[in-house]
Amino acid sequence: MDVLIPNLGDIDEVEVIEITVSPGDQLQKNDSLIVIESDKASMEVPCPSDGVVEEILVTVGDMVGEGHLVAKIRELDVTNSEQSDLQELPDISGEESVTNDIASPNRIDFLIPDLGNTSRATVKELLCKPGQKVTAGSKLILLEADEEELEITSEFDGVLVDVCLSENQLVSSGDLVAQMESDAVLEENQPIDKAIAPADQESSDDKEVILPNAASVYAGPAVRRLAREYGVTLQEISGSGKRGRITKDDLKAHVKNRLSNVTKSTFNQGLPEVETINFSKFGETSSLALSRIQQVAAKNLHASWVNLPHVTQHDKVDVTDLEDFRSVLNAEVEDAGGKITPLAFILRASCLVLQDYPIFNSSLESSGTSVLVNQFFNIGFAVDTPEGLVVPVIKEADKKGLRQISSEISDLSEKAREKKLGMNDLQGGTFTISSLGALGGTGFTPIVNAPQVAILGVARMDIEPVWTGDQFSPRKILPLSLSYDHRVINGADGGRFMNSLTRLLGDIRRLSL
Ligand code: CAO
Repeated sequence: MDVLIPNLGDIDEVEVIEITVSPGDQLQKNDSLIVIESDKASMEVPCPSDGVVEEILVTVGDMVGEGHLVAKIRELDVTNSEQSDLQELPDISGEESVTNDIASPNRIDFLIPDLGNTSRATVKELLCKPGQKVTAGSKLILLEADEEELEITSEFDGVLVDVCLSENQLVSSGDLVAQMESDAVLEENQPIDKAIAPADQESSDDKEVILPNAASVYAGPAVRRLAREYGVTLQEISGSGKRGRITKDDLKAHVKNRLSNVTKSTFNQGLPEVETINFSKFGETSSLALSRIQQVAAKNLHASWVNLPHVTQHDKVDVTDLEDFRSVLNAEVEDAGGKITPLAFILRASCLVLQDYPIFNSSLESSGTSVLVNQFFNIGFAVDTPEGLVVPVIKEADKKGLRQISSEISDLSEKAREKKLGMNDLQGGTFTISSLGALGGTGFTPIVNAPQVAILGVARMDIEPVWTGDQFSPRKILPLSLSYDHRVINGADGGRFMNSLTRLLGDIRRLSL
């Protein structure tokens, strides 16, 4: 049997972005064969009946239109009246089917299309809800970007099973808007109420995996379904496909890696559970929802804390001269409105020390038998925002001077607080600095931003009496705390790193060497 590309509504051509089967695979009716994508939607082309894949006639990247031959299937059960089965599959355009062996896509993902000159837009209004029946042309959401409005419409008929965005959310091209079951599959496979059950009635298994942050994950329906079966959260996987799309191979590699880590590591097993206490028995309570950023940070911090054996070393450095120099610099840049904070010096100095001790700029490979040493120095710094902690990254910080580092710290922290950071601003860090600075404290234990292996904590500088040989002098003293992954770095390395860093910050002439 020939499987052809179905009617694509208004779209002339779509790109083949994933092939989910190989010749010889035995499939059941409606199993996904390939995934196709326009700039607004991705969808599976399913196998029209039980059978064995004889031949796949497209490759990833091919542009195909309605009626294009996708695959040849050898049917397994001819008594099952292939003809009548296929005729029952309605055309997704709503027009009469012209070819019996054209498959109908089942699950369709609507995506944010290319946004032209801008990379982000805001969801101004949701015009649809889960459970709603839509037809081609129905409005789904209204976006606003650069003071212009843009409507996202459905290109197919069907029922929305999920709407993955909320109003005021920032979105980028490729983010998931909504998921739809085409009429064909609903009529054929399941009662409508099963497909459109509202979120709080849906099986918890399904929801746990798909719903949280679904919009930030770019993956096709087949991958999403498989992830559900494996119990994998797609947010954990970085996609190798075009525009970061998670492919089936990415998912399989992730599962394989997770299984091998589970068997290798006993560290995370048998964690005693924390007792749950019903505090409302003792007095009034209220519930405070964690923001998405806080939830992601919590997951990452916990993973790092339980997986990495942490050691923290504390030190202090006399930064009186640095502060004098900083005042001079700041007086010079005052008119321009710029400000150089101690963090710029600390970041610059850290880059120089990392170059001397590259093991601090590395990651432990998952095999546990080697360390991947990064030859570039991308320094992340923690920013406290009303939504939670975010860590933007200054790329190739070793190639930048104090003024540039300073202006990037200020630009990135402003973007972070205005929720304007893009993925690129947050990725690729090789070492992190967490500066509590003026917020206080004499030292703390920063948690390593795994898979990095080290993080520098900066507490509040204070004036302390320092013995200069014949008297106590008031000096500005800055406390530093270095946490590291003890599997990769030992105490002597930590000591050398801190000595080098405090030498540089204590005598800033060395920063120019
Ligand atoms: N000791 C004393 N004062 C300090 C200092 C230090 N270690 N570091 C900075 N300061 C001063 C600055 O000089 C500035 O003083 P003026 O206003 O007089 O110029 C003031 O504190 C405020 O600095 P800043 O916060 O605007 O700038 P920054 O470069 O020091 O820090 C940023 C930028 C984004 C790191 C910071 O604003 C921030 O969000 N810090 C919190 C990070 C955090 O939460 N870490 C914990 C993570 S673990 O939960």
